[in-house]
Amino acid sequence: MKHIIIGTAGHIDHGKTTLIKALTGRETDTLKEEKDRGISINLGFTYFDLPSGRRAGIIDVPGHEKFIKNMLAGISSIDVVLLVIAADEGIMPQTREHFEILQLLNVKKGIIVLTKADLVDAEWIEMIKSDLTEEFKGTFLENAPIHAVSSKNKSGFEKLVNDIDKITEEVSAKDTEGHFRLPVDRVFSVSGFGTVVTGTIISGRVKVGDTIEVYPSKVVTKVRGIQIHDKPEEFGEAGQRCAINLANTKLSEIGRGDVVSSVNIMEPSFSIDCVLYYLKSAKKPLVNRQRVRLYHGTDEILCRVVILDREEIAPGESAYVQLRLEKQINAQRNDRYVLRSYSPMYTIAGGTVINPSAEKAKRFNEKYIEDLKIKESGKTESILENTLSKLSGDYPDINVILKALGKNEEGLEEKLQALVEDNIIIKLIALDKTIYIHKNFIKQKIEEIERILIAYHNENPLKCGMPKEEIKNKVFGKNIKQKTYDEMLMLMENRNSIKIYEKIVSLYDFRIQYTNEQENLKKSIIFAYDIGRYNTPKYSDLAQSEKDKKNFKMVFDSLMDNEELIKIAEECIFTKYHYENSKVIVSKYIKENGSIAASSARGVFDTSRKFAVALLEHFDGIKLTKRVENDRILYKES
Ligand SMILES: Nc1nc2c(ncn2[C@@H]2O[C@H](COP(=O)(O)OP(=O)(O)OP(=O)(O)O)[C@@H](O)[C@H]2O)c(=O)[nH]1
Ligand SMILES: [Mg+2]
Repeated sequence: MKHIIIGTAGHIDHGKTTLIKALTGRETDTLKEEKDRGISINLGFTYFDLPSGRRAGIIDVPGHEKFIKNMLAGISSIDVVLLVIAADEGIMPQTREHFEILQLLNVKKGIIVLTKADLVDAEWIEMIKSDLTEEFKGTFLENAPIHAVSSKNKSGFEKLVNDIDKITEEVSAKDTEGHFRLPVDRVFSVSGFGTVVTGTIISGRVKVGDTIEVYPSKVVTKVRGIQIHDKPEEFGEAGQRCAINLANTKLSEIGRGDVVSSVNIMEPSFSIDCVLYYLKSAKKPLVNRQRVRLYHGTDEILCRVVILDREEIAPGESAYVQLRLEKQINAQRNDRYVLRSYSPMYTIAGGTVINPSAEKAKRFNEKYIEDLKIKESGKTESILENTLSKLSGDYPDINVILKALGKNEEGLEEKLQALVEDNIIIKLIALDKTIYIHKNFIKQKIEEIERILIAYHNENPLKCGMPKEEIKNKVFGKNIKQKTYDEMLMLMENRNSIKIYEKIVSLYDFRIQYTNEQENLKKSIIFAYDIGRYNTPKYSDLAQSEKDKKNFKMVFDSLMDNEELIKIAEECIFTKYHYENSKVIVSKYIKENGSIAASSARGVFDTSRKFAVALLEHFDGIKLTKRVENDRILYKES
């Protein structure tokens, strides 16, 4: 399912929070100070149920110039903006600054909402509308709908809501296959639960029980619980706002700006290489080593801009830079960022991360800049990707890939790693070998296995699943090494596609379902074995009286598969309860009498010699007992 986040933007007091309240019925200004001062200070979060049935997350941002830092922490994860402009005031400084930020962060969709329409007349609205059309020409809002509304009397709301619904339909779905990443925007403690973080999942999925890592502290922890829009959930995925309850994590170990993600996917760094676009509106050139504020995800970090390819950057120009940070960052390639001047603070630039963990680079190094250009264009990656999409079936390690490329590819491991981080290539560690596989190959194998399992479950509705080895032969052939195969299956299990239970594989959500008739058969079989205790009937005796022998066998086999019946030897089957109990009985007997002979076992279990001997031999086999001459003693005491 597609998940959408809608954000507000616009100048202070233009009616953002009031609009959200009028749309959703919920107040997002929750701080006492916000209520006292009548302005938003921090981010406000809620959700909006659209007419189409979709539920969009909402982030309301503060308009005050002083709180742009908070606005930036929220706006970096939105899909659609409601750019709010009060009809009586028109465009104001933070309308422009917020809009510049939206462009730098590459937000692609939006609606212009002219609020407070009740305070002006229709002629005025028409005039403002034509000003706005002029203002946003050539930008992503060029053809955006403009809605004049009043949050007081709700005029214009119906059309606005319809357009919000329509625009969310056009937003493309996010990468739910990638690594799980969530930039943290709030952290708090809930008594009885411990530390909770909130944020928008920007890629991948998370589920209760997952092991995750907190950056930059690198604390590894477990997801104890997930809430989405105030409701407990088992999963969260890209595009959803969620609250995650972290196990054994102290409040002091995590804060806004940190990132929670899958384990071991990022390398916190003090330097990142980027493309930087310097805003036209900047008043003077950006100079080398200028100290600025970097906004990335929900983080703010002071840094210096080392300009790699020119002396200084003029307004409106782009350049390659290395940002040297005063605190470590957790970025990934292609992440967007914004820069603001150190003091006074205003937005000056933004761009894309090319190299998220860079070594200190010298300026004017042609080779280095050439390398950045290639990285930016993604050319080497596309050759590598292509090669790997052909090679994946051989489960290649780095030597095989090198050979296939036919040349001495410098830094191949790093390039592969970059593709791994972008989640295009999946890295599997099987024994001492690292294998690289294209994501499409895995996707194709998952689809194949799912198809096979669907057919298998249809044919065998009372079986837990298909033997692992059978799948291996059908889908992977004999070429694959056992360890690689196990790793592939684990990967699929982590993606909630399949479930592995010892040597059996099933579809993730498969459950055995008995028909009424089968349910009755099941009860009668269990009953027969239950009253038989240790003198149980033969399968053939039970089956003989049944008309539908095939159905009987299916139910019987499923009881064995599910271990409701336990077979310890040929024609020697007990219910799980009596089986477990037999172990307790024999242990107790030996403890009290020192040992047990087959003849005594007959009496103890009130059974035939055949069953008594089978039981004792089974106990020897599972190392509960040990045979000494004709008696058994407890194994652990031998
Ligand atoms: N008459 C009228 N007043 C409005 C309307 N929308 C908002 N207001 C008023 O405008 C003032 C500011 O509204 P907010 O919703 O707090 O503005 P905001 O954009 O969230 O402000 P910040 O979050 O501080 O940037 C409040 O007093 C609202 O009651 C409207 O449609 N009509
Ligand atoms: Mg507000």
